[in-house]
Amino acid sequence: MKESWQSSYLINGDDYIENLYELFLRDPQAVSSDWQKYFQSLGIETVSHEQIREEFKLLAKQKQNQRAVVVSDAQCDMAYLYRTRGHVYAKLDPLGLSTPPVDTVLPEDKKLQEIYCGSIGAEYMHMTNQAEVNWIQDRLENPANRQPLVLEKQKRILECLTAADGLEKYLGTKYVGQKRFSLEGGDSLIPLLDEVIQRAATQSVKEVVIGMAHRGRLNVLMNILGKAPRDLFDEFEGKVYNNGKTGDVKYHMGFSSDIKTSVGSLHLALAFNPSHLEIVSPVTIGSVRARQKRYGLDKRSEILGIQIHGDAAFAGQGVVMETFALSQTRGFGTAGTIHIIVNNQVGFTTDPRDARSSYYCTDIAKMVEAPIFHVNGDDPEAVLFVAQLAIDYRMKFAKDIVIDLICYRRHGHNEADEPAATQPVMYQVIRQHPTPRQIYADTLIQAGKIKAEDAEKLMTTYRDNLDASKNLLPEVISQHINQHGEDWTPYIDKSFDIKTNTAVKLDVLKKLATEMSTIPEGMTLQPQVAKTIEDNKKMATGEIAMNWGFAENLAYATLLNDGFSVRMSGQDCGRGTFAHRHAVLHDYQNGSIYIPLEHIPQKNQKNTFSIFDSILSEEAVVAFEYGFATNTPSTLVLWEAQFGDFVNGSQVVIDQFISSGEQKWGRLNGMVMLLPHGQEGMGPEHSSARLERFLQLCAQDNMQVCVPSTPAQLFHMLRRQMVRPVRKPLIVMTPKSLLRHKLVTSSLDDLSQGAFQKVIPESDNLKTADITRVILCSGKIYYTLLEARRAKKINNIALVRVEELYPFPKEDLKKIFDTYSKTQDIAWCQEEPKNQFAWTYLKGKFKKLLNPTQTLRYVGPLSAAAPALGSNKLHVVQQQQIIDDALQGNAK
Ligand SMILES: Cc1ncc(C[n+]2csc(CCOP(=O)(O)OP(=O)(O)O)c2C)c(N)n1
Repeated sequence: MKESWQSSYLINGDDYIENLYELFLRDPQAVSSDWQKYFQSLGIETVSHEQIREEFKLLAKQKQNQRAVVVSDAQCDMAYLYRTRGHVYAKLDPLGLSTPPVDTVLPEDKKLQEIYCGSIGAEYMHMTNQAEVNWIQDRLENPANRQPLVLEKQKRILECLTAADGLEKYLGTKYVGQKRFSLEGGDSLIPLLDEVIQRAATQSVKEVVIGMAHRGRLNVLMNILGKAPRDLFDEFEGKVYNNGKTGDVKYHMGFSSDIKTSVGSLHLALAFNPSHLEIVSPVTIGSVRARQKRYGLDKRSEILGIQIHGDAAFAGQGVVMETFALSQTRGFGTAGTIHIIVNNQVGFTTDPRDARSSYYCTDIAKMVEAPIFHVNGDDPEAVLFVAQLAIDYRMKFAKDIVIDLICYRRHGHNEADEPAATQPVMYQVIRQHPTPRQIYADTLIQAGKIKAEDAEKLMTTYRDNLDASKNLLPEVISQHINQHGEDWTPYIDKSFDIKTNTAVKLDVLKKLATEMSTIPEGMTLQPQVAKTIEDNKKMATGEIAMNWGFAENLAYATLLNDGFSVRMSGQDCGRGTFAHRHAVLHDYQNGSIYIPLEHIPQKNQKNTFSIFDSILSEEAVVAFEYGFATNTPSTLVLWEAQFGDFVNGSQVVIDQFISSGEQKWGRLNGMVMLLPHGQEGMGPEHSSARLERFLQLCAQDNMQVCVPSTPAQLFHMLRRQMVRPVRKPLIVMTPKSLLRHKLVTSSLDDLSQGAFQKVIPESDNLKTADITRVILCSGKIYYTLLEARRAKKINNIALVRVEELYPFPKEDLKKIFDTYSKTQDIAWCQEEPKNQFAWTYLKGKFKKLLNPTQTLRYVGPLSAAAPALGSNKLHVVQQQQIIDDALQGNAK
């Protein structure tokens, strides 16, 4: 007790003890061991609370009396100063070049100085959760937690540093001038990761997923994941071929392995990584979340995400902020990520003064109140202390934590780059500076812990192993079967042509439709929502025609009934931006929530329906869902844009992962993007999901791009995405006004028979011989043309809908053109500007299918810089112009 009082600098009378007691009652571990013992001694079960409170008052009174003696105000202030500002004075820079803004003189206190101003700079006083602050304080200040390392641990550190250094030197000598983005200078990353992973295993972690960029990646692959040296050497020697695929450079490749730990095996995965810095971070947490879902969300902490960042990228890339914003949300949280910054104090050639506006490169992490530990990379024992603290904190509080490993970069940005041109002073110091391995080996030798020959021997053994292409630091377990992994073999090398039955029997449809439209007894719905549910009931019996929202929900219900899972996210997707989905129902009286689709999976089935309104971000959320989908072929993963326009916020993900991931890394992914698209007179924004950009990215059967125009088409398309054993991204232009259009309906029969039609031929009863013009189109303009044609009673113009733009439905279109082989006038009509949407993509493809008598022309607006007109009035004029041009035949 006495010790507890003494270690408590900020005592504030009896409130302080009561607060501590509250904490203790909630979680005994949240208070220090002395306080635990004391509170336990009070006999919680047998003594009344009033008595306990009296005891606290007495204790506090005694304390107040002693306070002047034991803890003076000055001491209180001093501890506070060290805790809040000690990190500024800590000796963090191995090069000794940084000059902290020393604006406060910290009073002399040997103990506090050692704790807060040594090789670790602790930032945690910004956290509001007192239990966490107390826990960290205890960890840092309690001498019991700062015991010297045992020799075995010290040897392990040296082994790790030897491996880190040995590998780089070996590669540097053998493959002179080849890019490897050496870790040298930041070598402590290897003992750090080794400790986090090994200790995580003892705390029941079964899988670790790592996301990282170029720096030190080869080192992590070899020395942490145990990639075989021969495989890496083959890559350096250009001996690797990619089965006819594009492939990627060696420092972007992912890897996974099972390694031995003191308590059994542990699965490690390093995510495939494109060149765009930081974009892998949200992808990694998506992957972690998918794995956590497989284990059961109650066991989420058993899957750990680690993100390794560069200092410039961490401070500069906005997606870092977005990823932090996801970290504690209901739909995206992963029970805490460990972030490690390999802070080599330079970004390519850019000095930190220009690379950021914050003091530390880690300041962004404060937005989620993550604790941050800056640590001098030349002090590997301090690094180990922080590593242990980080994994323990994550396991205890399920929150993100940041380690800022302050080091340096021994060479240029890559091995062909001369660093002294831009950082001359820094590199003069670096050239004289001993390696972390050398420093630590010398420390152990001087302390008499090891002999110089021992250190030397470690290095020669490591090199010999490399020469013999033996596995290195981690003990890799071959032939291990990950029982939680999902089987992707059914989807490998599968063609889009596989015939798929997406129809669902009528009685099953009716049963599911009824279940979907049934709400719990006593639940009150807001009147408009109630009307939607009432309408749904009528659609379930076929009393009224089915609309878009109903068909969409029914597609999910049937997939759930088939045993697939469904996960959807996006801004306001629970209701649907245009209130068409209402997948999440809110009780009008008490706000409770009911999600009908959650109740569809049959008993004893593990599949689930999850739907999450997301944070207001596109980049990180789309990346997350991509990461999620890469891990689960049995879940239909959908992301919906609020309006299609916003999809360009996730362009990096589309370019680097969605469209090219399979070619670069052989990774399949079946995620769906639902992008509301269409000109509704609402101005240049809110109108275009930039179909043209997706079409430009289409090649090598990389994805599917569809514009379905009926509820039944949507139903079959969504079902096809899961039922067909092909896992490729599906990009969908979805409607807005058409969600409630009187012509945009289907019947239950349309779902119980048929399939997704890539091309929908003329749907009215027109005679082929009468047709003098065929107008092809996609999306909303079809209904505009159809209504105008019917109103004008025109029967010589056929309207054909192209519903799948990629893969290009060549055969289906060929049939159409053959049907109308005598019709010369073929037109493509779109409401979007000529340089946008599908015209530039389609014209060449159409031309190849036409016979020599047929001509192809464009009907639609001229090219424009913006996607739509700013005024609704002009929009109406433009729509009329399109109709006139299409139906009267004015070519542009
Ligand atoms: C989004 C993005 N912009 C620019 C680059 C080019 N680039 C590659 S590495 C690098 C410097 C990164 O510095 P830092 O994050 O400190 O990592 P370091 O290379 O120093 O380890 C830059 C600018 C990139 N890969 N990605």
